[in-house]
Amino acid sequence: MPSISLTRHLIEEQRLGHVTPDLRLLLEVVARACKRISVAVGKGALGDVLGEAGGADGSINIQGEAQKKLDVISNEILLEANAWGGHLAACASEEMEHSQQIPDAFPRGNYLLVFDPLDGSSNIDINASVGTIFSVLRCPEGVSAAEDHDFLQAGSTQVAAGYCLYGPSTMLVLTIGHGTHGFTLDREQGSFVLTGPHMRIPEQTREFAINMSNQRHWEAPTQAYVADLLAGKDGPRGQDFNMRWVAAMVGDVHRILTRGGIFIYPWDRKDPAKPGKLRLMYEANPMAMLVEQAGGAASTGRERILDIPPTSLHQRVPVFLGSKEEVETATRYHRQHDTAAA
Ligand code: AFP
Repeated sequence: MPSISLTRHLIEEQRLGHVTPDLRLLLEVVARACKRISVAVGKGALGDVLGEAGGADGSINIQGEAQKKLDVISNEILLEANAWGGHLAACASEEMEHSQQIPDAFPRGNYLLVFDPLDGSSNIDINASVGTIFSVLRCPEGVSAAEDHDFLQAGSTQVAAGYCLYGPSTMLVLTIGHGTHGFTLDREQGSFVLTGPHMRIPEQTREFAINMSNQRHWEAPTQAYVADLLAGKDGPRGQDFNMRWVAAMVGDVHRILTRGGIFIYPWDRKDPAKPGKLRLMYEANPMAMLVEQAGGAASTGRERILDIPPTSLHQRVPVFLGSKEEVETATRYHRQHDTAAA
């Protein structure tokens, strides 16, 4: 069986009318940038890529988080690849306070790209999985100089979403609204090869992912839901559950796309001003599209993530995503709590 490259897959999708030539070329530019990030990540201690960015005093990004060298390197690779790519009107990044228009000197396209250039930065220096997450939106009609507010479109309007997981192998997982498909980087050929066509998430699961150290800060329905998971077969769920936590959303979501599960980063009281840790535009929305396209579900615990009307580029939301029936169960705990409290 001849291997199918990402390019051939996207040309097939274009022939079926599922993707425009412009969007196909944009996704190939992003994939090439991810290959370059994979090379940088793969150098590890042998390259000047570990540790904090900005020398001894480090540098703090818009999120108020210490930037790693690879955060900055990955961001630069994506910006540079797309500047001359010719398919973008503007892009936005976790690492930049505001969106960035494509310079006038370069050809412009009709799409907006928003990304987390390196998700899971705290895993870099311990050689654990990290990844790139990206989302593609249409540039609003008639907008020639896109600004932050032009990105504020509900996740259901995304035309494509994907991630690249830099793990034991480098995998690109992508959706253009016709299923979720996985590609593995063949380092000898230098191309992504289709290895996971039509990924599907089992509707039920016995595996959950959450950072338990925040347990005392969660709201009551989240505590009740997780307590029932931990009670196992002696508790109301009547079955035992296993737990995993990669501390990089890309790693946890990839496990769920591969074998099912539920990933949870709920609201917590640690910082009441933040309605969760994960960002809507470049973490929750693209992952929600990938998961729904694979038969899963993605909720805040109260509403479908893809329905949320964004209010700011870096806004945060609670996330419950994965096996459809389990996400529905977790959401039921929260809705029943709200009804009782009303
Ligand atoms: P970093 O990029 O700062 O490591 O955060 C990664 C992340 O946004 C997401 O990828 C993980 O699921 C989550 O945060 C891990 O958060 P905790 O470090 O609080 O467990």
